[in-house]
Amino acid sequence: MAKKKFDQGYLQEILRNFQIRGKTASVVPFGSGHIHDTFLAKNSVKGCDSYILQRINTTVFPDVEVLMSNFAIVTEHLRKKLAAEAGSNHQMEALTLVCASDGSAYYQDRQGYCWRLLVYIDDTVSYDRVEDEGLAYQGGRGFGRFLYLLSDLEPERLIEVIPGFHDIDHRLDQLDRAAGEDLLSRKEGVKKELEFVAGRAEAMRKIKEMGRVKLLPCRVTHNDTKFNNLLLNRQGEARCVVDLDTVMPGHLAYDFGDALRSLANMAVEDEGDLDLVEINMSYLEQFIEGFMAEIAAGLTESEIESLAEGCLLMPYLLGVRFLTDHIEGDRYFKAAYDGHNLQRARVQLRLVELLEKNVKRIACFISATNQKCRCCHGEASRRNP
Ligand code: GN1
Ligand code: MG
Repeated sequence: MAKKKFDQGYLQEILRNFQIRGKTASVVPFGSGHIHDTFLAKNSVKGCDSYILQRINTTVFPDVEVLMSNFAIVTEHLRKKLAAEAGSNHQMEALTLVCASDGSAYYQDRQGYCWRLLVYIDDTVSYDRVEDEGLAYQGGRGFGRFLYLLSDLEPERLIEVIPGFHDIDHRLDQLDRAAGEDLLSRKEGVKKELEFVAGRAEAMRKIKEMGRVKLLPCRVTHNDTKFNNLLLNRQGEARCVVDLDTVMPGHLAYDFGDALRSLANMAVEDEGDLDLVEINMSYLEQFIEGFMAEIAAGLTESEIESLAEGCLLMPYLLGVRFLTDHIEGDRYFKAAYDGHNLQRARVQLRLVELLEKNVKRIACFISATNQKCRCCHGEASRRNP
């Protein structure tokens, strides 16, 4: 998908249709998401919030009502949980929606585009890549805490906004169909990648199968735990998980593996030189420590076992999705050049290869960290009954 351009006049006119306070100065492109068009609207009036304006990608999310109703359920739950916790600040730790002038959760302009507005959480940053171990640890804390806060929200309350989002069979079917049709004659150029995917398809069905036989509980999961979907404060502490569009019923291993595939990769997601794609084991371990510190107490044995598998599944699934999109002509993910999605696919498949070599070590580390966290919790509760 190509990026769409909007001029200032157009964007300011959109903003006038929301219940904003103060005066928005300039509206500038913001972040590096692959799906929506996102802008930051800075407020020039002191004491008034700045805003994040998003044009919702309705090709990816055709049912905007459902998208926004999931958003409301999740943020409402987070707000209630945070309000009940001493020392928490829900405005810093959960997203706040700004309603359109007529009170709706989004605004549809004359061209039919759908827009939504969120309060910008001041003094926070996000990173496309982890820069040190402390950030990796905070990545674990941030996503682990988010999952912990949502662990008592019934998954049935959320609608599966993109059906089969992390369903391995569905994603492999899409790839098969794209390669079978091969409308742009791109299949010949991706033979190696298709073979790589086919060779691992069976092994990658493990988590789905564990879910099917009810070995894995269905939880509310984020489903897009890329490191840049976590805001951190200036001191480098995890603050708020953003991009709630795919919060849906899922398995914990999805979020765990998805976070690690972005966080432990030493290269960027579309790195051209595959030799630069490397796993940073100490980032990976720091993430696990932070994640388990937040959530270990509530996990089942099978869930813990599934986490290392999630590290393989998530880069594999995303590799399959990028590859499918490349074969279909970049219709889903924004692409800056021809072959961009192929490059992204290659990076993910390279990660699978590297993680396969380390999966036993990762599983041992998860298990040891889990034991340690449970001991600490046990100690703490004995001391503070
Ligand atoms: C997309 O919106 P963004 O860039 O955070 C995608 C995720 C992928 C991610 C890869 C709805 O997320 O599933 O993991 O790109 N979101 C959707 O960078 O497809
Ligand atoms: Mg997204």
